[in-house]
Amino acid sequence: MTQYTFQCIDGHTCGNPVRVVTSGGPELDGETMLARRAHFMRDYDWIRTGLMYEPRGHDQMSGTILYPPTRSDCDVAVLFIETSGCLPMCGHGTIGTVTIAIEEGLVKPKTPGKLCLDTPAGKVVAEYRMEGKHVEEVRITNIPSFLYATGLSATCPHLGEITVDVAYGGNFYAIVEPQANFTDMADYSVSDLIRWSPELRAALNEKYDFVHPEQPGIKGLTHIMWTGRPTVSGATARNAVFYGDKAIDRSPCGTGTSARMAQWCARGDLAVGEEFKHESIIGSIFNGWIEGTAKIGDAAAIIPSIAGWARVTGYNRIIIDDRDPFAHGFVV
Ligand code: PYC
Repeated sequence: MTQYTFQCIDGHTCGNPVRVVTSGGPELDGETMLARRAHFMRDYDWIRTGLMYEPRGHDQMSGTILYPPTRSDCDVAVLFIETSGCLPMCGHGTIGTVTIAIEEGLVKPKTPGKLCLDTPAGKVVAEYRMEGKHVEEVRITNIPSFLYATGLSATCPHLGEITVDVAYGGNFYAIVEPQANFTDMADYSVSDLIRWSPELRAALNEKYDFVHPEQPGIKGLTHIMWTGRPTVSGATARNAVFYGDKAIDRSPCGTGTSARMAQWCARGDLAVGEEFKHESIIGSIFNGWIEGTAKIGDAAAIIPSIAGWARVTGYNRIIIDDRDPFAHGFVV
């Protein structure tokens, strides 16, 4: 019998779960976090599925494993493990991980109030504000984000023809804005969005290629962002991001907010320095800003920052035991 034990600290960022694995993660080979992520996906994906899927996790579960950094300008490296795979970058996961790492003393930042993170998508800087022993807010400066394509269309069996823009904010997002066959996310049930999203994602991936111009290892459209009018006073826009097989992000989605700001900037709706308050499906808010501009391949990119909060919810010692037929989790 083999039994693996993972010490985890659980929390949530604006409503979406974050499970930080503090011990039990495997040693990984590779010069960069992108290479180490590839090693994890090749040899250890059972750890992700075991910790994220039922019966130890659930459809929305999302987490991280902390590692020593592969680059000298970072304090810690982060591997994202989610029901949807190992994302190159996850915004709500980063805000939750920084909160947990600082509050629980898991990482010693070189500069107080600032943690530099080595992620598979690149370096991400997190600035955090403490009140007493608690982290009140984390603001992350994300990797360059850009509008990848506009006006792509595909047939979604339940809705008909849907036209989307695709933007990158650490993952590729198809952004569905109100149009003839889709009025507003508020007009549909969450279960409908969950049913339609994989169909639309598959149809778009079949018709088009989505490859990061400078990091060809990052490819494929993984996330669908349904949008609509805000319901919270002061919010700029509302969204519901679908990922994995059945998840709708409860937070406003950090990489999704970055992608959305890149789309708005490219079409002249958001300027450098202007605030973008993004509302989630449950009414929680991330505050976003465009810090500056950059170039990725031929595309004009933005440097986005996103601020949000997280809370610790518990301490979890999780066992994966090979006598258990569901050791590696399941999806129904
Ligand atoms: O916050 O970037 C994010 C994210 C991605 C998937 C779920 N949340």
